[in-house]
Amino acid sequence: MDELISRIGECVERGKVNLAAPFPPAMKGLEGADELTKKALEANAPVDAILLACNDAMQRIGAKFSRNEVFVPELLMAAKAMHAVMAHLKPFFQSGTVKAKGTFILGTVAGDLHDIGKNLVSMVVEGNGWEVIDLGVDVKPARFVEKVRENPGCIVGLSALLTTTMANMAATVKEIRAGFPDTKIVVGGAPLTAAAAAEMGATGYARDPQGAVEWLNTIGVAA
Ligand code: B1M
Repeated sequence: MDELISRIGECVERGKVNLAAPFPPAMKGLEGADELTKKALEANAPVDAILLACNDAMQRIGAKFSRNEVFVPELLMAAKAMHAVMAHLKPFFQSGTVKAKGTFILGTVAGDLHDIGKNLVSMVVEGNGWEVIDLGVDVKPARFVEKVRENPGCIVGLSALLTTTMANMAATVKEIRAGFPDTKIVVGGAPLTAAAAAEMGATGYARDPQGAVEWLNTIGVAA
């Protein structure tokens, strides 16, 4: 069983989604995250152990991405493989058998249509055991506030790719804080810096998806 679970982790780290997937070429023709997870669950493997192996795999690939050892395509494939696993594990979360670490409300701020980086953050954070409510792009402050109201205790993630929309990010932080002063908010995106994040009153700054996960797993879970 341990070997099966560690193979699932390997599939996630290397981005092997399923049997039919040609990526990575070295694993062509082999079963992927999809088939192996199904097999493991049929053999009554503990859901927690599968999730842990996959979380570790996502941590490893995320750390490699931070060190520029792999790039966006590899991260996307890993996230896709993780999604294949999560599709099998989701019913256990929904039934309450396994508890998510918390709720993360994520979106690209008003006026900004860039979503590739935000989608990566979404997938990596979800892959690390958080329930992610992805509001998409061009999200107005009022929409974030509405979602924070609906999800007490949630944590908010804001993404911006344009220097011009950083002002909208600051306005979003301000509006959320006006209604819910204790909400923890992490911001990220290419034009952001830790200093800019602090200046706009965000709780934290994450440079990349792995940074967001690390931040959530420390500050977020401790909340
Ligand atoms: Co636009 N764009 N774009 N664009 N675009 C940039 C961002 C730009 C730097 C290009 C340039 O001029 N060199 C520039 C911004 C300049 C600035 O303000 N400093 C720019 C511009 C100007 C524009 C338009 C204004 C162009 C125009 O119409 N004249 C326009 C704006 C539209 C709008 O949003 N209102 C525009 C439009 C577009 C497209 C629609 C064509 C397309 C977006 C498609 C999409 O997202 N679905 C696009 C693209 C693709 C880019 C570039 C080429 C690539 C962005 C990207 O996806 N990178 C970009 C130039 C570049 O970056 N080389 C550019 C890959 C992605 C994985 O990285 O998004 O940085 P990134 O995400 C990273 C981190 O930032 C971080 O994690 C991710 C992974 O490491 N991260 C977070 C992101 N969000 C996070 C949240 C977190 C934590 C980490 O916590 C919550």
